[in-house]
Amino acid sequence: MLDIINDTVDWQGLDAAHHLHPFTDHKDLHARRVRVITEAQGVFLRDGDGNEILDGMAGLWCVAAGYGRKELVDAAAAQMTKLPYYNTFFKTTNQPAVLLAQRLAQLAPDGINHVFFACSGSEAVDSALRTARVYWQTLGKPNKKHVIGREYGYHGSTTLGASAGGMEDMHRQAGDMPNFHHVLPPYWYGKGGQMSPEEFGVYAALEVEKKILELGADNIAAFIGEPIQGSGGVLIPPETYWPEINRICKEHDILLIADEVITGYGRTGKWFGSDYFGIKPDMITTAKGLTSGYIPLSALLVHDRVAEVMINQTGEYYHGFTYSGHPVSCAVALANLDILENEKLVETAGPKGELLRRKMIEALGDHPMVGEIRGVGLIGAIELTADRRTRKPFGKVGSVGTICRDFCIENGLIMRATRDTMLFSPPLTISEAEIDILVARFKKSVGQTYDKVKDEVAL
Ligand code: PXG
Repeated sequence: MLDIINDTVDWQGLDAAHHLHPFTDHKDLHARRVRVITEAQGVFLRDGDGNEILDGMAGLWCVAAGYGRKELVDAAAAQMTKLPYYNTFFKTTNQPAVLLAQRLAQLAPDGINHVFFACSGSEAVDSALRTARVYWQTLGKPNKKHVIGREYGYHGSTTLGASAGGMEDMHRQAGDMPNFHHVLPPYWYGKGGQMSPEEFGVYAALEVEKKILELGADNIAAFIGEPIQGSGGVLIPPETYWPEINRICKEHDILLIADEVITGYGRTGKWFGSDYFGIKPDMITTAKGLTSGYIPLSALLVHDRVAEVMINQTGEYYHGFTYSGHPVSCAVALANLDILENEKLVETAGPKGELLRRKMIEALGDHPMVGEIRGVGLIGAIELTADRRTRKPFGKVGSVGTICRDFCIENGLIMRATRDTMLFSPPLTISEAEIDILVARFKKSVGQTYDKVKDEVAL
C-alpha cells in the first residue's frame, strides 16, 4: 500500500477525502496541505516533502525516549509472538500487566500501590472520576459526586474528561456534564495582577476552598488538577499552591486527583510531578510517557486508602476496557521504563531543562516581545507579549502565537502555541547540540514573527 502511492500530494488528497482529524477545522485543513509525517529518528521527524523537523513537543508530549528505539520494537514483537492479546476480565491476568503494575507501584509516591490500566489519558481520567464516585458511594456518601477542576485545565476528550477540563470550546460542543466546576488556575503570569507569585499561589488555592464552601464538602467527590497545566499553556504554579491544595483537600475530605498524563514519567526531572511539587494525591492519572507513545496505554495509580475501600467493600466494580492491561502495551511500557532508568533520562531532565532555559534566556531574554521564559525539567513555555513591562496580552489573543508556530515549522521546529504562549516539551533524550538547534530555530522564528507584528509591541 505504501508503495502504491508515492506522491505526497496524493496522500494529501486521500486524507482530505476520508480522514477526520482530532481538534481540526476540516474546511480550513482542506484549503491547505496536510503535513504528512513519514519517519522519525531521535528527536527529528521527516515529512513527505523531505523536510527534517526537530520535534520540540515529543509528539504530543509523549515520545520521552525519542524516536527509533529498537528496544521498544523488540519488546512489542516478542510479546506479540508469545501472547498478542488476552483480557484481564473474568479472574484472568497476564504477565506483563502484573510486572508493570508492580513496577509502577514501586515508582509511584508513597502509599500508591495499586494500578488500573486503560488505553488513553482520557480513559484514565474517566476511570479516576468514576472510581472517586464509587469510593464515596461505598462509604455511604452518594451525594459526594461534584468535581472541581480549573479553567484552562485539560483532562482529555471523553465527555467526562472534557467536562472536568476547563476548555470552554469543548464544553460548548457537548463536553459539559452536570456537577463539574472550574476555578481560577494558578497562572501567575496571566492572572496574578499585582500580587507576587507566592501570594497569588495561595490566592488561587483559596479559590478552590471557596468553591468547596459554596457547594458544600458533602457534595464534592474530588478536585482534579495537572501538577503543571500542559495544554493550557504550561502553567507552572507558584510553590505556595500545591501545599495549600493538599491542606484544603484533606481538611474538607475531598479526593485529590493529580492528572499526570503529561508530567508523569520524568518530564519534570522527577518520576512524577507530584514528587516535584510535594502533592499528596489519592489517585494519579498517567499515559503518554509510560510507553513513549509507541503504543497506547494509560495507568491510573490508586492510593491504598482508596484501593482498600474498593477491594474490601465495594463488591463488583462495574468498569473496564477490552484492552485494560493489554500485554503488548504493558511489555512496551516495561521496556520503556528500562530505557528511562538505564539512560538516567529522569535524573538528567532537570539539568537539561536548566540548560535549555539558560540558552533560551541568552537568546531571547531581552527581546521586546518575550515576557517570560519558564520551565521545570524538560517542559516549558515562552510568553509572547504586547508589553513585557505590564505582561499585556495581544489584542487578538492567539494570532501572534499562531504566526510564530507557523514560522517555527517553516524553520524546522515543532512548537505548540496556546493563546500567545509558545510551549516546548522535547524528547528527554535531546542532546546539548540539539538543544542549540531548537533554540536557534526558535530565535529565528520569534524574530520573523516580530517583524510581522512589531506595530503591536510596546518598546
Ligand atoms: N490529561 C492530560 C493532562 C493531558 O494532557 C489527557 C489527559 C488525555 O489523554 P489522551 O491520551 O486521551 O489524549 C491529556 C492529553 C495538546 C494536546 O495539543 C494535549 C493532549 C492531547 C492532545 C493534544 O496540547 N493531552
